[in-house]
Amino acid sequence: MFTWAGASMATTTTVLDNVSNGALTVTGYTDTGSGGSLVALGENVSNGCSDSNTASNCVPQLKWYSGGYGISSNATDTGAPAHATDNVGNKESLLINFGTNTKLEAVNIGYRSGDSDITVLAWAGSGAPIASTTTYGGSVNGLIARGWVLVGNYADVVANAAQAVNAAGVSSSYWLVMAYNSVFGTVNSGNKGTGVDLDGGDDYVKFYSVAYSTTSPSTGRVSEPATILMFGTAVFGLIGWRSRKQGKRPGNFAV
Ligand SMILES: [Ca+2]
Ligand SMILES: [Ca+2]
Ligand SMILES: [Ca+2]
Repeated sequence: MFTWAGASMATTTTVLDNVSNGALTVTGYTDTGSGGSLVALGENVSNGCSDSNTASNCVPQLKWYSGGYGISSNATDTGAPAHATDNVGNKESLLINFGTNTKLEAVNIGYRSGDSDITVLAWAGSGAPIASTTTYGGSVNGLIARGWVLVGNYADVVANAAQAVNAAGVSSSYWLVMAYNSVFGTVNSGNKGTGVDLDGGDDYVKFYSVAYSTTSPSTGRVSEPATILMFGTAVFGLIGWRSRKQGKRPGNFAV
């Protein structure tokens, strides 16, 4: 197998749906009210729960829609747009576990309503951020103190387009994406529509996919199709060179 020294980074885009995203896992979280603990949410994919279903076994829930993951924190949170991942009342977030050190590069929301400011955090603590209980440790307000770092707040994210994140190039296995929470940055209200507006309380989004890269060994392999393409390009280049060279000989011109 041909190896290509120096090919260390490759960007991958993955739809977040737990059914199809392989080793990557997504868990939903909501808080239990003001300053309350975060609660992990199961995903109801086979028990008949629907967007408007308020049965007790359906809330709180993480749910996959055509536009991405939304969270319903309670029975009054199941209609549009509250079925999205939002920051109205309960603070809702997704914990993405890549299973390996990963540089998140872009986030794609497949749905927005009202406003669409988001916050991205990365785990920088030791071990895993999951506590022995079903929480990832206390209230959402204390995440930074417990080992998470702010990657960025991004205002007015456009649906169905890659929103570049993580300009600093942070790498981590665990990432939190959420509707903007002013706990993690300055509230900049009063200038909605300017493209730099950050304000909490009215952001409804569904997280659909992420783009990311992982660091591979310095002698990372090039796939066979890529190898063949490279070889083919070299052959055609040689033919072209030979043709040009022959074309310069007297007598080879067409008459
Ligand atoms: Ca919600
Ligand atoms: Ca905004
Ligand atoms: Ca907002």
